[in-house]
Amino acid sequence: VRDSSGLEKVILTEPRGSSAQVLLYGGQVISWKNERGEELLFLSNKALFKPPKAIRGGIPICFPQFGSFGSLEQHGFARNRLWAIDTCPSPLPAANNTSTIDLILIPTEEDLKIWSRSFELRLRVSLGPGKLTLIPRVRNIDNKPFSFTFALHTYLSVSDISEVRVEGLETLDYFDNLLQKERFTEQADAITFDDEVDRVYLSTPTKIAVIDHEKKRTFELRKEGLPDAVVWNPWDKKAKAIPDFGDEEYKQMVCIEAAAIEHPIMIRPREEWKGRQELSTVSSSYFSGQ
Ligand code: TA6
Repeated sequence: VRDSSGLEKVILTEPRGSSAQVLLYGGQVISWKNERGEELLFLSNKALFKPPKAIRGGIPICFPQFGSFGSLEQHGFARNRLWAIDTCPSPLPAANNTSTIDLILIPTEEDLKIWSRSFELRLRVSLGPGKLTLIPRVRNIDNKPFSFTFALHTYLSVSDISEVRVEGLETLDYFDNLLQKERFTEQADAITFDDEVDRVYLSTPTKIAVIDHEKKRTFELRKEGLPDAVVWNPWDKKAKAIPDFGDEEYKQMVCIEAAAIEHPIMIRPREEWKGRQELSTVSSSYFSGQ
């Protein structure tokens, strides 16, 4: 179907009533609603649905470069391109009782001028009861090996960023993007927010929890093939400086991004890299005594 902005999108639903929306532009999930119709992903009210601008929110795909860790534009170009529905997805085990779409991005001649590697970038988006799974795959169809960095730039919707805790990254090393990517070790027993945070945590565990105390909701992010995790909140000053970000919206979002940054992924001709991210939510019963 076409979004109100004219961009084509796929709507996934499942019997328990949750839903997701995926734009062909950018291969970007822009909505994931639970069975009560609550939106679980952040999408800025000022998001521009106008190519070639990236859409502020949902789950942008950062490929073949994360951030400014290289010579391409910020976060590469996959999120600024029109993807297609993959009519011959290479086999993936079909997950039962899920609603799935397979998308594919192939570089154009223009793309090959800015990044001269022939690749096939696939993304499977699967909606299951209480779960949203993304499986990105990159196949090298060139005649030489190449490397890339990658992130699923997930914007989670929260009620109040100052009431959010991120657990699972304690004691890990991280690059601080606000301090010339200097390396630190996380000392706190959870990440909390009272100012801008922009960190790349390294060699992180497969599970990260984001606890939204006010909404009594915990997000669980499980990942494979994506060893690093970016945590970002722009806070007020940076939010005001970003044109497609509402001045107060930083209070309702946190980015937790499954990524491969510190060690770029290298694939040889005909090889295929596969990643995986599973998002699920645990509701208020999770909180002891409440
Ligand atoms: O996710 C962290 C980050 O690299 C931040 O430095 C910030 O730039 C954010 O991505 C958003 O980038 P964008 O290009 O989408 O505005």
